[in-house]
Amino acid sequence: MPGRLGGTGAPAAQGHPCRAGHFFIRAKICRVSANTRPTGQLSQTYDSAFLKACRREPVPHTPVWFMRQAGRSLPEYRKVREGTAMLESCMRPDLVTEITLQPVRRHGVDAAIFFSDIVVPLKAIGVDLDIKPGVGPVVARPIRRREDLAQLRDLTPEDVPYVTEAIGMLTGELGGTPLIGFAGAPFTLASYLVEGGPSKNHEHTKALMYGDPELWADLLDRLAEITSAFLKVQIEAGASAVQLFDSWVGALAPADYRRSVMPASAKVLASVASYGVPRIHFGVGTGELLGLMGEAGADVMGVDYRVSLDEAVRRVGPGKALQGNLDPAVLFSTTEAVEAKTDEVLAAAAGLEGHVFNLGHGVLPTTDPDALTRLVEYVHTKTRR
Ligand code: 1CP
Repeated sequence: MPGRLGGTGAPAAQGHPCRAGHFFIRAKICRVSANTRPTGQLSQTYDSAFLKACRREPVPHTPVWFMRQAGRSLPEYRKVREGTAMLESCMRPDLVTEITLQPVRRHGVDAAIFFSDIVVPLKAIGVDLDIKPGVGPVVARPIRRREDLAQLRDLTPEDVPYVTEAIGMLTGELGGTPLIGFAGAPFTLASYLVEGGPSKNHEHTKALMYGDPELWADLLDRLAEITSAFLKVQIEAGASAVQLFDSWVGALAPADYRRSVMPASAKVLASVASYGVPRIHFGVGTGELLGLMGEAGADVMGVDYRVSLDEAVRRVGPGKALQGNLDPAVLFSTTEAVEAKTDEVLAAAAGLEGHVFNLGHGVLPTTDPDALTRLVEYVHTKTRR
């Protein structure tokens, strides 16, 4: 049945079209000529409000999804995760599929985000790390000297078979709802690897960046290669869009970003350009970096809640859609307050070429799931054209 390709969970690689340039290509299987409508699962998602907004085309309503919608606040998530460690969950296609689908079923969001973590590709190439509950990623042997780079070999699709398998299952289940793949950007991955875990000030990371620029550049270049490979696996398996999270890069001044980080992020974004799937780029506290991060090559710039979208578009410039940017803490307020703050976001987005509604950062763990469902409904109703 063409409407639900792979509804039985057939691996996407058997027939999933990838998009190249502006045209869909079935990688290695068949080449579709210019102006031909895409076929298979991507044809189902191609006309979705989410992908249209990313392409800056007219939409039936403003699409909505939430960073960290999978997991976190959902009781059904906590239930299926019981007794299974975070990294182990990411390696079980059945669990990944279920957790990715949960917010789509419950909230009616316009896109799914693949349940995984930014450190999964590092674990897959043998870096000794774990995700500690309530803490985050912790690395056994932090990378601070040249010999430590040996921990970072290339990633191949064979390192992450569970990702390809889960995406194959998911695209079958999702039908017309696009799946967003993602990866951590080189700076944010480097910050975990150099610090050894979550960090507020990123002091060891900055010490390396300023003190040994050559080693720093080599580290970021290694991470760019790994990240590119990880995004390609997800796109070739069937992801309809990708998001590159540079969550902690807002810790840098623009001149340092341009010199020490932008080349590696640009390399990652360029490496997947030929697939033609929208590339979203996001970081927290990146108001001062929005222009440069856009220049790094994104199609859609994610904006955190500290900069309004009408100001963000001035900083990013024309030719890109914006994603954002309700403060996730607003969801702890009254329904009236949530609606008023949402109206502000929508008003600031009125003049944009393309807008994907999202939070200004991830869903906070104790958020009431019903507040998220109401928010999706509210944005859809308010923006229905
Ligand atoms: O719903 C989704 O967004 C999909 C799942 C997802 C994503 C996109 C998870 C599951 N992690 C991520 C990306 C991620 N991981 C980022 C970038 C996005 C962001 O800025 O929020 C970052 C920085 C991480 C690193 C990480 N992993 C942290 C943050 C630690 C810190 O430095 O403050 C944490 C707490 C994790 C663990 C994690 N990842 C995901 C979940 C659901 C959890 C918590 C699981 C648990 O503890 O059991």
